[in-house]
Amino acid sequence: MKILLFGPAGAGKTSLMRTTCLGYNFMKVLNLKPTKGVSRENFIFRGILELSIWDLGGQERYLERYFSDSQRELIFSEVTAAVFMVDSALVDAGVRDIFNNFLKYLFEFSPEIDQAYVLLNKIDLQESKEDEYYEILSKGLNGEFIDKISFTPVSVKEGSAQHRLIEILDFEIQKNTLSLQRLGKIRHLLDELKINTISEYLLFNQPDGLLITSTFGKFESKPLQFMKFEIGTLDSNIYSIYQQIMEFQSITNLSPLKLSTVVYESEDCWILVKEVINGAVLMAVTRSKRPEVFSGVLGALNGEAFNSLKIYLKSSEF
Ligand SMILES: Nc1nc2c(ncn2[C@@H]2O[C@H](COP(=O)(O)OP(=O)(O)O)[C@@H](O)[C@H]2O)c(=O)[nH]1
Ligand SMILES: [Mg+2]
Repeated sequence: MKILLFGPAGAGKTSLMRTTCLGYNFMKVLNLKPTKGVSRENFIFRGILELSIWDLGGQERYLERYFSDSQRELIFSEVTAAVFMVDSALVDAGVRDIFNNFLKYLFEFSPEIDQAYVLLNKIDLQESKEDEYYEILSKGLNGEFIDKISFTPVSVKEGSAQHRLIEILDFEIQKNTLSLQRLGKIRHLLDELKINTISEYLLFNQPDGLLITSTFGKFESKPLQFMKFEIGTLDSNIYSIYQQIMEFQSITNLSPLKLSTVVYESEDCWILVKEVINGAVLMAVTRSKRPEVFSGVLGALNGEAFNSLKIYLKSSEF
């Protein structure tokens, strides 16, 4: 699914993409180099939507080039969702011409698009003038375009831009039959896993840290930060001890994946976290602390239903 990120250099497009789709925090993307020309990156959003993000880097000479006879069809055709991003702390009236061309070719070459999204970024900065930018970009838009464009003031630094992009992409999931089928199937497999275990199950997508689905139905949470989970000092120490013990017993061929269940204990429940495949992490939360509930979940995580989930996720890997 082709997603277009368009707009002047320094607006925050690459930061937005990396923080949303790879779960990076803002500090990690502070020193990005300007994107030269078109950069295309593929991600699996929320574990079910295959994205090809076209990040169109933007000094004006590049942007103009995208509108040329030889390039515009390639750039603007078959687009599923398009985002135009500007830096509200650096208002530039000249961007209006670029915006006009962007709209013109977007709706010409991808006529099935019903919304284009404008993100007025960096509202965390004191000098941000998102209202002024809004005036410049919306003034005199003719009737045909005006209800097809939605403007949102955002900040990648504070997280509202990622929130908006997630909303936009979730909307695409809702419109995509294949994604919904996949989601339904995974939900069904989680329900199978749940049977008689007195626990709830949540499945997360590792790159973006977003929930794929859960036995709770709708459940909103902030994206998880797997960086912390993966390289905790405790984790790596345990792995090396485990490896030594196994070598001692002449068991070789270990991967960190083989040591993939983590158990947390609280006053009221157990939480078990297990990697299903590379890229999907399952969390089980028990509804009680009775020992038989704990062993029931362990049974589920090592039984048929877990295996079916694993096989399904593997078979539908992109
Ligand atoms: N203060 C602030 N800075 C941001 C925000 N988003 C991006 N930046 C910074 O703006 C600069 C350009 O970002 P980048 O993603 O490379 O912009 P691009 O050229 O549109 O891809 C970087 O130094 C980012 O750290 C934001 O929401 N607030
Ligand atoms: Mg960039």
